[in-house]
Amino acid sequence: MAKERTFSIIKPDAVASGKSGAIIQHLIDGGLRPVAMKMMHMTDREAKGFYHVHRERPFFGELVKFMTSGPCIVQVLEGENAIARNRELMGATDSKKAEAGTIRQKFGVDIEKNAVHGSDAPETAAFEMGFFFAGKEL
Ligand code: FUP
Repeated sequence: MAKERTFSIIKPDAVASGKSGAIIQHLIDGGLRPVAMKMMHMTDREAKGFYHVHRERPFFGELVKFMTSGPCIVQVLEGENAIARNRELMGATDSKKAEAGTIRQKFGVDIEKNAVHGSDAPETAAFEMGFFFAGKEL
């Protein structure tokens, strides 16, 4: 398997409740090494741009409000099969339904406050990394 990069966010709920360190360690233990990382407070414009694929969905407004509610940590992770591996470590979207031992099950609350984001395909990973990181940071 080839080494790959993916994009990850530790969302405002998890940062606010002090889970960032445990989540980063969980990712590292799962084989994903952070190669770029920064804490930021997303603007309304950034959140709308990042989640533009969801702009027609009924939860879009709430999602943007939540993602701009406090600081988050954006990261680029590297490892074997990183995109799929990260999704596996994250678990299902809804923290209430996520598999035992996954990040969302351990550190999230519900379908909105679900602790982490992870790219779902090579195209979205490339878009998302470029959205928050300049080439010189990677
Ligand atoms: P995921 O790829 O698992 O992050 O899930 P989606 O791309 O389907 O959804 C993106 C984000 O929208 C989720 F992380 C949380 C939010 N969401 C809601 O708030 N309500 C929903 O019903 C579905 C998704």
